[in-house]
Amino acid sequence: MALKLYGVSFSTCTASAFGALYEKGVDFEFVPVNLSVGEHKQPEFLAKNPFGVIPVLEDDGVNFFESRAINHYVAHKYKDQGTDLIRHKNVKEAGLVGVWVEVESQTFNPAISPIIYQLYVNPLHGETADHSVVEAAVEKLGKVLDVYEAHLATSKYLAGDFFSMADVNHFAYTNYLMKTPHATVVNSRPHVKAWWEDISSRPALKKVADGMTLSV
Ligand code: GS8
Repeated sequence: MALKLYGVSFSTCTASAFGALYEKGVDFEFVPVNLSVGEHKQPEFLAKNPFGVIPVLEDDGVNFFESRAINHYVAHKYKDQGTDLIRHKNVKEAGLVGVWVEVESQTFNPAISPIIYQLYVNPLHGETADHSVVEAAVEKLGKVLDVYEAHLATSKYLAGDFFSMADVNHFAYTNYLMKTPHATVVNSRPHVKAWWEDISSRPALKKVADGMTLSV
């Protein structure tokens, strides 16, 4: 049975999984989940992910959820095809990919996600953005990106001079951020800007961006 990705192409977490699948050149079937009718809260979907959130990757009857874990699985299962996202032939480089995958999850994402939720997700639910939350998050993200700026001055990509899963995992949220006036938080830091321009011009990630149709 072919791999199946359940989700919504405009959702950041689904987009992140698309990023790894496209970079690896994996054949898969995309199964749209209708969030507006609560399909993800129905027993059929809950059997795949008991937390009732997208995305889910199904491989031969086994269900994987959590976008970062999905990307980890895809990168390992298809380690010999497409972009080597995990540097599986070099244990130190692989360790550094692990470091920056964690930085995205533990430090970058908590700073950027309130901006995206307030500006893109709240309006989907008929709620207005709380700009005080956005401003506080932009300030927090700026401090995180100061560290990135110094790091990227000596490293072309996050884990080293090679593109990896760490870069993929940053793509979806940053892509939405860059469509807002808060793109300045990236554009005002020359090395972060150059890194973003590099990764966002990759064909696989441009294809992901094409599906990210929400606008502010
Ligand atoms: C988050 C999943 C999630 O919140 C991951 O996969 O990385 N840590 C998990 N998914 C959201 C869409 S994210 O764009 C979702 O399913 N929201 C619908 C809901 O909560 O009802």
